[in-house]
Amino acid sequence: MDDQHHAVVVIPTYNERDNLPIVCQKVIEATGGRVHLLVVDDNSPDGTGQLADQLAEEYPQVHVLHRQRKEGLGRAYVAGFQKALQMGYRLIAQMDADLSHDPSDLPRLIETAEHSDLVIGSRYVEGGDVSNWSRQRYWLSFFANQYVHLITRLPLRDATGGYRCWRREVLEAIDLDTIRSNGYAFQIEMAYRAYRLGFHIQEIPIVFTERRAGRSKLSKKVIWEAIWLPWKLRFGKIPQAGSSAISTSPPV
Ligand SMILES: Nc1nc2c(ncn2[C@@H]2O[C@H](COP(=O)(O)OP(=O)(O)OP(=O)(O)O)[C@@H](O)[C@H]2O)c(=O)[nH]1
Ligand SMILES: [Mg+2]
Repeated sequence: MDDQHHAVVVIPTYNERDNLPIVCQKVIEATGGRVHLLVVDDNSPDGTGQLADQLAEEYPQVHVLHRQRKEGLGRAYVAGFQKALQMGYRLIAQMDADLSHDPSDLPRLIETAEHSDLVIGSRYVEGGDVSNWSRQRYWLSFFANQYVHLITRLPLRDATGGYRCWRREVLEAIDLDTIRSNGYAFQIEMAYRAYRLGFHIQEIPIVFTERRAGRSKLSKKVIWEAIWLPWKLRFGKIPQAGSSAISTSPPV
């Protein structure tokens, strides 16, 4: 693999027919075709999987991982990360398919990962924001992040954010098969594991936009999982602690 193709963005999909072609096109445009895409589809009833195959024929950058059934965001990401590691990518980004994460932020995320082990696109650092969210939804998410910080001491402003870029060494060091959480909790657990293993995490500002097309898969189960997880992380068995450094400095 030449160095031009060192980075991939993993995009999990479940019923994202309307969004996926736009996301693929925008990622390719924003990165000048230099970043690959790995779509992880859980046999979406709306045919997103077949559409992804068509896009893979159209664009050499697009790869598809088909899974038999819907098992949640966390399972899809674990499978996608494992596949991306197998394929040999050096930098592995993650992004939602619903256009909440702006593809034009991807180059900045990937460039920052040249100097950090994990880069998190953050809504709650200076310059970060959300658009199209009710005031109630904003404060719920903001306080959820304060709650996570209070219990776990994970020094991040946006531990639930799902727009990230990982250096492959971090994903190799995390025992991905032991990750059990699935929704927002998945994002928190992954960041927490990286932190406890001593990796350097950097938050850079992003603006998150609520989805316009398709339906949110947010459920009560996902919320309860995220409420319990910080306590499990605090009192449960977690990987070996290491020295860690976090910075919330502006993008490079
Ligand atoms: N493969 C796969 N993808 C999923 C699954 N659940 C959600 N996704 C995808 O994960 C991304 C985020 O899901 P959303 O439904 O937007 O959930 P969310 O972003 O947590 O919730 P909102 O903030 O309401 O949008 C989207 O690209 C979904 O299509 C799943 O079980 N399997
Ligand atoms: Mg969403």
